[in-house]
Amino acid sequence: MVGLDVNRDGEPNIFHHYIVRSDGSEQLIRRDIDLNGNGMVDVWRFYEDGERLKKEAFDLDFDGVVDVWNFFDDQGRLIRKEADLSLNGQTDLWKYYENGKLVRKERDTSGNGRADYFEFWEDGEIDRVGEDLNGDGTVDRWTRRARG
Ligand SMILES: [Ca+2]
Ligand SMILES: [Ca+2]
Ligand SMILES: [Ca+2]
Ligand SMILES: [Ca+2]
Repeated sequence: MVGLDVNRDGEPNIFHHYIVRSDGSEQLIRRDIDLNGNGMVDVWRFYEDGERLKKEAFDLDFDGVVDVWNFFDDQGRLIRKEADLSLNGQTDLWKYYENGKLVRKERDTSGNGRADYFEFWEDGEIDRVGEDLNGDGTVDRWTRRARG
């Protein structure tokens, strides 16, 4: 592990984690960042093949618990985002991307850990919205965007 700016000056501290390949060379697998310099990591970035960002995690409120996850495809494009917007330790927002574009967004508005609000996107605009009103896991109401 290699640390940078670890002098407690409030600047971001970055820690690199490596594994040693069979040929003896080092391969980057993770980069940890302490954004506010309090000694606790707030951003975790996971790498494949020593350079390709595979996923990253953020602790938004600096309590040591991850609140946002981003996942990337082979081209480095975002494919999925998971977030705990209410900061209660339970995911309540899911976003799915295709070719870097948002195609679906799900929200847990009731706080039971299960999505009950679904947005389907096409070409950068909401196409339809589904809502599970009674929390049984199936959509009860569909709202479709008027097409002009
Ligand atoms: Ca920190
Ligand atoms: Ca947190
Ligand atoms: Ca939550
Ligand atoms: Ca329902």
